[in-house]
Amino acid sequence: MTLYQPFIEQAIATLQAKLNLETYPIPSAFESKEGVMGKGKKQEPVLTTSYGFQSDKLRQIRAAHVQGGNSLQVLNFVIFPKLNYDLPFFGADLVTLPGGHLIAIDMQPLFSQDKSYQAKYTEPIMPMFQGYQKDLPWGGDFPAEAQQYFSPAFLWTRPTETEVVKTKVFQAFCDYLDAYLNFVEQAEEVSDPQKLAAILKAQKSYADYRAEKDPARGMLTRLYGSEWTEEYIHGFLFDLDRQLSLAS
Ligand code: DBV
Repeated sequence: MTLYQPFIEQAIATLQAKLNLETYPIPSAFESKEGVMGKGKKQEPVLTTSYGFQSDKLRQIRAAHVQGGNSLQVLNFVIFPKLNYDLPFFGADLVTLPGGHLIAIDMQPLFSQDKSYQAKYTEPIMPMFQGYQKDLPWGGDFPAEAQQYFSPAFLWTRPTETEVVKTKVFQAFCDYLDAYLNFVEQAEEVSDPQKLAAILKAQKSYADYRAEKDPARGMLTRLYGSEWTEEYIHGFLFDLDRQLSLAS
């Protein structure tokens, strides 16, 4: 069992228990993809698998799971709400590289500067965040332009012990997902045209930013080539623009 397998299994079990879950179509080239990392004797097979779901209020729930041996494990898991809800995104980037672990978990806000939005979606989870900070301290250096996409409850940490990932990080991931699904349960449809326009703009901005700056682009391109990688990013991982142009 690889490091992040229990995370994805627990996430799917929770989603199934709490939502009216349906699958989200995954282009067949992306369901499962094998590649090789490294050269000569250090070659290591790498398997990337994708998961996709949706529900009444959630447009796309998707995960990419990269399994490449002890020094390459990634679970990138994002939930994109439907455009008629003001829900934040759920975002988890769990990354294990030869240099160590890099953990990002958050409920990423649509409107990071809006005090009433923070009161609704960040303040309720601050105690949970603060509870984890003791064991999972701030991870340091962080791209400045990404800051607007994160909440004050952003858990960003670089554990040195794998045991910490298996215990504290796993617990935090489960707690954040549970808290997120409580917000989903409470969310009410937005119908005000001005609010809908603001949500659309914020959703596009987030998806465009993530597609453009995907930190996995280099790794995926080395593994699977640029054509496959760009299609994976724009046609599955961050597909909002595509879906909008298909719908219009
Ligand atoms: N990150 C993704 C997807 C991945 C993925 C779809 C399929 O968005 C993996 C895989 N993240 C991934 C990998 C690395 C990171 C790093 C492989 C390591 C890259 C490397 O060192 O070569 C949060 N992820 C990171 C970093 C950050 C994040 C800040 C460090 C990047 C850096 O040092 O430049 N997650 C990332 C992020 C957002 C998010 C920026 C959103 C706005 O949700």
